[in-house]
Amino acid sequence: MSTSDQRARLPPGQHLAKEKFPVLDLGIRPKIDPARWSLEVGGLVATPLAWSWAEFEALPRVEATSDFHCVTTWTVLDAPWGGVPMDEVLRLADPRPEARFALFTCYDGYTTNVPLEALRAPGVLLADRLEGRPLPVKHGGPVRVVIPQLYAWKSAKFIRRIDLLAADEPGYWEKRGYSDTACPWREERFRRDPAESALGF
Ligand SMILES: Nc1nc2c(c(=O)[nH]1)N[C@H]1C(S)=C(S)[C@@H](COP(=O)(O)O)O[C@H]1N2
Ligand SMILES: [Mo]
Repeated sequence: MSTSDQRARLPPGQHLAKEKFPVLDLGIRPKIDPARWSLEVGGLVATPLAWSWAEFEALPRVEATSDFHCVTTWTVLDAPWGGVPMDEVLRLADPRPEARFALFTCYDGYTTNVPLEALRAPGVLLADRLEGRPLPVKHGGPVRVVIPQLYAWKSAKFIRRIDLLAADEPGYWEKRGYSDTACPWREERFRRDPAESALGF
């Protein structure tokens, strides 16, 4: 890929990561025994789901390459993920009409929220593979969310549950002033109006 092609894929204020794929999280990397791992989808859904590792691995899967933009300004182009398409998860769970937001809860205690519509975009996955291999713990294994259209803090690592909600509920960084919608092309890094923050700053 030429440098100008690469540059065209960088949202405003972003640069190409110097490392191949930086690692960023709260510093807690839960080591999860597959025998004890589960992933639940609940809240405003017609069919609450709870998968064991074996059940999750049996779901339909795809490979999807996408770009990854961290709000700290690094971008990784063409990350080759594999996993279960979020469309399939939503089809199985069947959100109720009132459901408008999703809240992700992770094994390290992290949470993050997105508008439900953001989960219907192409390339949104529950990823358990990277570069054709099992997703390493440092990148969120056993399973993480990948939402290429939004800043990477929305791509929850070590995912444990997904709740569909009628009202928005800010997650870990959103409570600390980061954006609910987080579009990198519109540079939605922070809450536009600080008074919107759940902490009121
Ligand atoms: N569970 C969890 N998910 C998380 C985080 C975290 O601290 N905990 N950090 C987020 C942030 S800020 C970024 S930039 C990406 C980094 O993903 P990577 O470590 O695979 O590059 O994970 C996101 N998902
Ligand atoms: Mo980030």
